[in-house]
Amino acid sequence: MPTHNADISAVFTEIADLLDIQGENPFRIRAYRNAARTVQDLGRELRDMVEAGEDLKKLQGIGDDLAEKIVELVQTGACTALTKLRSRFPPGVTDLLRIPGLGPKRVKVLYGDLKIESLAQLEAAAREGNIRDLPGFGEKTEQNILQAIQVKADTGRRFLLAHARTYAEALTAYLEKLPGAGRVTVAGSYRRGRETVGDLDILVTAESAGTIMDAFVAYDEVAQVLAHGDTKSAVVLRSGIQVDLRVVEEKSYGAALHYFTGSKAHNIAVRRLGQQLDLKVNEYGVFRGEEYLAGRTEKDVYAAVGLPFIPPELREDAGEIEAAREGRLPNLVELKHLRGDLHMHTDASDGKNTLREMALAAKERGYKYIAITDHSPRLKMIGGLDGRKLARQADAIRELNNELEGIAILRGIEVDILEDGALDLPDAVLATLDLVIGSIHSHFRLPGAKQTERVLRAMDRPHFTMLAHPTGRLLLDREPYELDLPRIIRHAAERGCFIELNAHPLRLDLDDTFCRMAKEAGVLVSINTDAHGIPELDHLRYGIGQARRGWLEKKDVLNTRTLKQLRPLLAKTMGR
Ligand code: DGT
Ligand code: CA
Ligand code: CA
Ligand code: ZN
Repeated sequence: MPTHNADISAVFTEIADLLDIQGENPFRIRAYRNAARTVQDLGRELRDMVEAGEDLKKLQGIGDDLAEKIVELVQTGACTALTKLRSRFPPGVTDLLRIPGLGPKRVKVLYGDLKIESLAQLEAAAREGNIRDLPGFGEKTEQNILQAIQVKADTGRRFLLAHARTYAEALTAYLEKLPGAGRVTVAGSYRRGRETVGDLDILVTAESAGTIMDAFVAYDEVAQVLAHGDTKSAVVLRSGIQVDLRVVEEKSYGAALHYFTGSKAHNIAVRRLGQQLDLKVNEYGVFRGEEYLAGRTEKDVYAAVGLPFIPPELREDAGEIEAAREGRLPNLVELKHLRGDLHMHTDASDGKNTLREMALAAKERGYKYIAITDHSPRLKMIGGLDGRKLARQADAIRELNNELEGIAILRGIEVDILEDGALDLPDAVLATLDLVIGSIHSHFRLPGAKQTERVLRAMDRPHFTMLAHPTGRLLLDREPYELDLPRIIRHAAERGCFIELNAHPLRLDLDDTFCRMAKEAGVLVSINTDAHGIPELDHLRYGIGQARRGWLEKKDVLNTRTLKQLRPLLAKTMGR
C-alpha cells in the first residue's frame, strides 16, 4: 500500500487533534504535531526509507512509538491507534477544528454542551444564535464562526500546490514507466503554479490509449473510477484529489497542453485571436478550415496566432496577451537567480536547527548569504530574543562568519509589530542589526483602518527593512487580515523599504496581484522561506512560482542581488 508523507502527516495531525479534544497530556499532543511537521517537510518519502530498512528514529522527534506507526502506515495504509481514537468521536468533530478560532477547548464545549458534531450543525447553531451564550464564546465569536464557514464553502475542496505535488509526482513517475507511454505532463492550474489546485489534469502521449487508460484506473492509489474511456479517464485518489487523464497524439500534444493548461479565460482570448485570423484553435491543433497548421508544440500554437511563447504562470488573461503582442512580456525571475534567503529561524527561538546547521545547509544549496531572523521577546512561549540574547547570537554569528567560507550570515530579527504599531524591541537594540523584519502575529481582527495605520507606523520606525507575510493569510484556512495593502505598498515606496513574498506553501503571501502592484510601485520584493528547519529552505521554489505569477523579473527581487549590492540597500532601511 503506497502511503505518501502527506498522508502520514495528516494521520499524526488528526491523532493530535483528537487527543487534544480528549484533553490528553499536552506533551504527547505536541509530539504528534511536531512529528506531523517533520514528516511533511522531510523532502524524501518515508515509504522509501522503510523499504530500504533505514532507521526512522534518527529523524527529529520520531521515537519508537512513532516509528512503529509509520511502518504500520507504510505497510498497511492504516493506523490502528487512529482508528481506535476515531471510534470515540463522531466523524465530523475534527472538521470543527479546521475553523479558525475554534481550538480543542471550544470544540469540546460545542460537542459536550450542544452536541455539535459537524460543520452543518455548527452553522445552524450559529445562525440560531445558540453559540454566543456558551462559556468562553460570545456574539463576536459566533459571527466569526459563520464567516469562517462561508469561506470554507467558497473555496470548496482544493489542495495546496505542495500537497498536490506529492500525488502528482508519484503518479507521473508511474505513468512514465508504462510501456508505450511517451511524454507525461501535468497541465491545468498545477502547471500555472496556482497556490491551490482543484484537480490534476494529466496528458500522456501514446500510440495506443487503451493500455495507458487501463493502467491508470488500476493505479493502486485510486479510490474511485469516475470515467474510463478511450481518450479521457478520471479517478479520485485515496487522498481525495481528482485526476483527469487524457491520451493525445504527438501531433496534437502542444495544442492539448495549451488547452488543458488554461486558464480558461486565457484560452478563450487566444481562440478569439485565432478567429480574427480565420483560424480555429482547439485541443487538437490550429486549423484553417480542415487544414491542420500547427499543434506539435505550444510554441507552434502561439506562433500560429502571431504570439511569442507565454509562460504558463502568466496565462490568466490578466494582460499577458496584449503584452505578448507588443513584445513586452516580462523576463520572469528564476530559482537560479536567487542568491540568498533573508528570513529564517534557529533553535534560539522556535526553529529546529542550530545557527551553524542552517548556515551550512544554505551554503550547500549554493546561497551566498542568509539572514538569521529569530522572533522578538513578545513571543515568550517560543523563546523570543531580547537584547541580551540577540547580542549573544551576534557573537556566535561573528565567529561563524570568520570560520565559514563562501556564505555570509546577516544579523536580523523578526520583530513583532505591536497593536499600536510600535516594535517589540527598543531602537537601540534594532540599530545593532543588519536588517529588521516586521511582522504581525497578534490582533489579527483589528478594523482595516486601524490595521493599516498600525503597519504604516511600524514602517516609519528608524529601523525597518521589510514587512513579512504582509496579509497574514493561511491558504484554505485563514483569510487575510483587513489591510489596505495598496496604500502600504505606496508607503513602502516612499519610505524606501521592502515587502516579503513569504514562500511557505501555506502562505505564499504576497499574491500575484500585489506582486505586480509592488513591481509597478518600484518596491523590491524579497522571496523568503521563513524556514523553521532545514527542509523548509527548499520552499523557495514555491516563492519563485508565485513571483512569476506576479510578473516579477530578476531586477524586481531583492535577494537576486549580490551581497555587495545588498548591503547598502539594507543599510539604507536601517537609517545608515
Ligand atoms: P482547478 O483545477 O480548479 O485548479 O483549475 P484548472 O485551471 O486546472 O481547471 P480545470 O481542471 O477545470 O480545467 C483544466 C483546463 O482545461 C483549464 O485551465 C482550461 C481548460 N478548460 C476547461 N474547460 C474549458 C472550457 O470550457 N473552455 C476552454 N477554452 N478551456 C477549458
Ligand atoms: Ca485542474
Ligand atoms: Ca480538470
Ligand atoms: Zn518568521
